[in-house]
Amino acid sequence: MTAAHLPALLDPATDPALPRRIAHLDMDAFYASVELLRYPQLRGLPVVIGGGRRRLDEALREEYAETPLAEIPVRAFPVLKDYVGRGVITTATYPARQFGVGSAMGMMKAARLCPQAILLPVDFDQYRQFSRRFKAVIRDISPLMEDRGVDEVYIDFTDVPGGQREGGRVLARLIQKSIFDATGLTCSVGVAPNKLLAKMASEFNKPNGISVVGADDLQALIWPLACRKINGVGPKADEKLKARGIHLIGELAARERDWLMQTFGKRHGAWLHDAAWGRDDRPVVTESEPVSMSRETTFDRDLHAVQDKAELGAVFTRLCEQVAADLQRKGYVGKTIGVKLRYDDFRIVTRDQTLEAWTADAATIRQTAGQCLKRVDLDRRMRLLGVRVGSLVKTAEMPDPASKPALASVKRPVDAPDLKVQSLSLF
Ligand code: DCP
Ligand code: MG
Repeated sequence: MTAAHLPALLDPATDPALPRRIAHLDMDAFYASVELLRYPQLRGLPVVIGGGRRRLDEALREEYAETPLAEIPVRAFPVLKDYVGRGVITTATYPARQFGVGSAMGMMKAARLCPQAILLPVDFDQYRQFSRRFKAVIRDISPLMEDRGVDEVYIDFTDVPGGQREGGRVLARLIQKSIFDATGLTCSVGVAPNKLLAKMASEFNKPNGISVVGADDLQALIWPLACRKINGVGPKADEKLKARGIHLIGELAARERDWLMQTFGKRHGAWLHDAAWGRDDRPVVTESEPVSMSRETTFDRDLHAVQDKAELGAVFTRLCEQVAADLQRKGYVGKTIGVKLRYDDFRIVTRDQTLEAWTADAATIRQTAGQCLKRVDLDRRMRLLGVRVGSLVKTAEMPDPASKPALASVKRPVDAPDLKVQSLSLF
């Protein structure tokens, strides 16, 4: 052994020979489990989460205003059979799933399958708080974590101390227990040589399970699964595969790579072949979520709200358009719109306002930022003006379609007439 090898052997973090251990962690019945933390009396019962934005449990909370939430009697909760409307279920507890009820099912249909299921409204703010909490627990233990949405992450165990023990099972157990201790929530973890297999493995032992899948398990554990279980094979691709007699991953693996490339296109065909053979070398990418996005500008000369109204108005509009473009490009929407000013004496003031709905629309941002500007002293000259959008969420993670900005409104440019009608209050 040469001296050069020593550090590698002593410090597993620098050992290039360590096998990749990638974990996929997914929370169990996430929204429902968070609800059960406030209503523990519903544990073990079929519960579904869904409905519009109207809080279905508001009446309940009013009637039992003096009663702690955990003590409201079960019989007082709304049940599916009394539901009328076109709402869709976001998720269901495992006892409810036994009746065939699940995500994306219409509530009227679910009511026929399980009329006695308790119905609770969606409280996305609460889920996001718990999402942040469980991810913080993971990062503390195993910092190389990729955020994949409100209730799932990938984690690279490879170089984490203990990450190789029992193929990753020991670290998975530690994370599972730490999340439970910190939040009262359970999750399921799959550990595998790559993301593709880890994602499939995390479903094997739900809820509260751990599965370790190795390259040797391909034939026994992966090939019997439907092609649709490959993350990336959507309903359309699945139809195409089925039309050619390919239902299971094993059947896909049995096809010639060249045939797949000819039939499904070079790239997609090659990818399908690799996926069926459990090959995937995508890295786990950590990226911290931005809290806000902003644009600001310092003027060449100090500007005055009245004397330089046109110039300031144009700059202001431009800033709003830039922030909106940044949000749209990066796939975020925000709720808190703010402005920042620096006066000629270098004092800085900020004001913000929170909207009802998320937006990435330049006109909405400008209008709200304009309201904020009405709340600052515009008598002094300004050196700098900035526009900020905070309380961001990924567009794809927004809680319900009602709060998704219509595409038309996202794309709508800030139009000139909007500008003209504003007096100085300018903005
Ligand atoms: N969700 C949603 N609409 C869907 C699917 C899911 O709003 N069509 C929400 C509710 C879920 C959360 O996203 O709680 C996470 O989705 P999962 O697919 O991970 O489902 P669950 O965590 O609820 O259940 P599981 O234990 O199967 O992971
Ligand atoms: Mg989940």
